[in-house]
Amino acid sequence: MEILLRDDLAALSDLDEKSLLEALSQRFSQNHIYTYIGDILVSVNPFKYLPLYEKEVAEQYKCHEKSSLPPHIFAVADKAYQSMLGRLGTGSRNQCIVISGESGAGKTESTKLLLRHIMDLCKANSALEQQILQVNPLLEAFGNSQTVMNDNSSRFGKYIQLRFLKSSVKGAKINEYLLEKSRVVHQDEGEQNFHIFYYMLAGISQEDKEMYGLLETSQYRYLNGGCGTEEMVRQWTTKYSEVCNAMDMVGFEEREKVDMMTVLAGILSLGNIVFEPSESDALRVAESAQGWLKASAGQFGVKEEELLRSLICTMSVTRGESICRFHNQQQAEDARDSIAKVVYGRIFGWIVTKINVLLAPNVDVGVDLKEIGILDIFGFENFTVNRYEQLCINLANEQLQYFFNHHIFLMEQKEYTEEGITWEAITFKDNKPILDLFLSKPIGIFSLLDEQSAFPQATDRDFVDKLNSKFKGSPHFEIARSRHPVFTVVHYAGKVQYNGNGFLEKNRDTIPGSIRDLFINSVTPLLSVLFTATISRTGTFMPRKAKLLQNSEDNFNSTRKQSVGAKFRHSLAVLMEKMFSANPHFVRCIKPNSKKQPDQVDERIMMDQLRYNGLLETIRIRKDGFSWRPSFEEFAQRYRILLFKPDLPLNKESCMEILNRTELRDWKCGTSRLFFKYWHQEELARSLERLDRAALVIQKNYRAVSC
Ligand code: AOV
Ligand code: MG
Repeated sequence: MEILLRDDLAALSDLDEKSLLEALSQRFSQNHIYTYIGDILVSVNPFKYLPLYEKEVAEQYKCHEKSSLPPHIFAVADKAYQSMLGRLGTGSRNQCIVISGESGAGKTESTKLLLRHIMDLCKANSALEQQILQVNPLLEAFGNSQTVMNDNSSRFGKYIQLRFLKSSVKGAKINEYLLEKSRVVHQDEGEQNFHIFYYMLAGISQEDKEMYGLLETSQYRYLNGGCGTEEMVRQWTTKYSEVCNAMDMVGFEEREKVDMMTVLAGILSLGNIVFEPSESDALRVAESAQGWLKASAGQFGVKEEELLRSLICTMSVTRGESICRFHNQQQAEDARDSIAKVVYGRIFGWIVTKINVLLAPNVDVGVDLKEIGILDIFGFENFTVNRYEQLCINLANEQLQYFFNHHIFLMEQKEYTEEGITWEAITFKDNKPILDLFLSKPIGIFSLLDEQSAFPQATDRDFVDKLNSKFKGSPHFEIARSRHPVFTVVHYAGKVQYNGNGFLEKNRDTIPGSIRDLFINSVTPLLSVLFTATISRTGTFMPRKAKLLQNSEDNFNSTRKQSVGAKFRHSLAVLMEKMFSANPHFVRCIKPNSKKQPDQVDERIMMDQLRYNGLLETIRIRKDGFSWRPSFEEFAQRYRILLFKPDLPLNKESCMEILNRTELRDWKCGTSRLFFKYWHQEELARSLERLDRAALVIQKNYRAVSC
């Protein structure tokens, strides 16, 4: 009981906000970063190395009862794996592990530990296991970067689905969400571009540097002059060789790697192009930047004059005649930046697609594979300036909070009512109205944004004015008094002021036809493929005509141009559908301070997170509620063996007969199912284990006797 008292907050009597904070801080000060609330794991980021993940520790968390060991992320992996196999009395089902928490709270680290342990549990065939584990360093290099909140911040969301045939892993699939492409061309104070650029420049050999036409980090405008300390450069060098290894292991070809690095070099050169007026109507590339134009065109494998043309003018065809509209300075810079963004975005999408092709399960059609999905998205963000990306990121976090609430509070309490269980309702902060503010049609933030994006003449100001007029008086929306087009949303995790500048453009995300044509004709095979073709499920590139065969989740040329917001909403909806149909496990990550410091608890910051995560209410429902609710049939099927009656009918009476034989207390019986506390499942598992052991002893004795 002592262990339970300390390790599981749901076992504590009378807990208020203050004692919850105290309990977590005290545990944290003794390096107990993990704590249970019933079957939910709370993890407080230690910001330092702790010897918690060694081989011997992992060994303990294999097929083990939760309460006999300290809380651990490995225990969550174990439970998901055992549940997927149907070993915990729930039948074999798809599982999902949902990790939430604000930026820097430890979601990505948790994801890696979960993956590692699951691979360990299923004793995966080593090549595939290595491939799956190598996906992370690869994705992180291209999709993570340093922000003010986190030195390794995920700038995209991912859902990793591990696919199993019985107990062995057969493959994996990754869904990625909304890479923050704008980071390629702009980073705020104290932030960096995506890691891969720094890794590449630090780690590449002098010879390769010359081959790719690369210079020092400080030379590139897109890298914000960030050179890094000696120590950082050393780390980047190591990371670069890790990325190269990962690419080899996952199965990228040499040619593809070379093309990719060349294109990255092209993006950096492109960023250094600046413009100046000329005698004619057209701008020209400044004298000092002529070399960059040449370099970039070379690296992209396109003709210099064609690259220049797509930067300084827009071509359109009217009555069969090509007309050239010259750009002003701003338009030319925007064209330059949008080329960089689209190329980087496509490279990233291509990497994910390629990984999925390489890791696709090699099984016959129709074989029933089970899944464990792990969701690691970008955490809730509130910066000094919050843009379109933050709006999308925070919407994803609202959606996740809703999923949590729905499972923990709504579904559970609804079932009590339906099944006639007496129950005193637990109130919680329902964020559905905030989700509605974002997603309602036709009057929701995203619908209004799409509506405005469809008008070529509309401005960001028009969009914000529209929001102000539609949501005036809403409890979750505040009109901001400012010269700038800003507005405030009152999120579940606090107020965030958004700056509407650039919203329409980012939402439209149109690529001028001339840019597509430019790259289709590139002599760099990877680039021409990224702009012309799609990848088939066998991993070969197909020409555009084959688009009908395309997977709807592909990142390549979509037939009907949807806005970025609409695509994001759609992919979130698909994700939610998947998650709602799986058995969820929750990990709630908490950040102890905002300085990324070890051994420091900022009480205000911790308390904010405990409050908006609804942890106190979660404790109550886990303490009073019944989180395991098997049907009579499910229960009798699994546990009739305890009575040694394999033919016992699968009905309520049999369940009662079984339960009367156990020492379980506090369970309830509904009209179609049983209601158990979260610890009952383990007590029953223990009974089954005892039975197994007894059977083994009998078998041994029998053999001994018969020999
Ligand atoms: P996030 O994924 O939640 O943020 P990370 O998982 O990247 O946060 O964690 C941030 C940093 O905290 C890591 O780089 C580590 O330095 C440290 N950290 C996290 N978990 C642990 C742990 N278990 N042990 C030691 N250090 C840890 V974001 O991706 O920004 O939302 O978009
Ligand atoms: Mg992360």
